[in-house]
Amino acid sequence: MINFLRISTIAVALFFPAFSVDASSGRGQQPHARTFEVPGHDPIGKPSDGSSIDRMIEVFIRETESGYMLFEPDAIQIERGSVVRFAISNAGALDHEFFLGSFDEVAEHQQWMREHPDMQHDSANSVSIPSGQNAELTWEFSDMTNLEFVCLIPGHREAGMWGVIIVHDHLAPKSKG
Ligand SMILES: [Cu+2]
Repeated sequence: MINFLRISTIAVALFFPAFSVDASSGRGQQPHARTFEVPGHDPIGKPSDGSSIDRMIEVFIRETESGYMLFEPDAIQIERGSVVRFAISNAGALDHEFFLGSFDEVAEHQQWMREHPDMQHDSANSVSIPSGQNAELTWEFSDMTNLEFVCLIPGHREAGMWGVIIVHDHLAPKSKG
């Protein structure tokens, strides 16, 4: 009888932790529980003064003979909380820009640029890169989200000038310092 009670106690102790792990991992699978979806929360991170850079990423812009305009790389994974300095080189014959935003924000600004084709962006999340020159943009990726980087000069996004940034909380940084 004593042995039976001990076994029962152990069985209960083993069962309930297993049950609570299942319950919490079930909550974790809810796709709408991310902080960046809280209304009023800035989803894309924030400008950085550049005093401490976690990672430098080189981005090249080139134009192909068949008329494409491309960012290389066009897909970047970043660890949440990182301060990243983008060093963008424009090897093309045309002037370009690097605009960082949520997918919704990019769509809104693209429409605005179509209506005001001579306007240049002058905001912390964008930089222009004249032909043959380099430019830098430093950004703190404080939120776990997906972003687009894009050139919003009319026709350029359509010619291929866009890429994606995925901000993870479980990614080892590729380089420090
Ligand atoms: Cu462009």
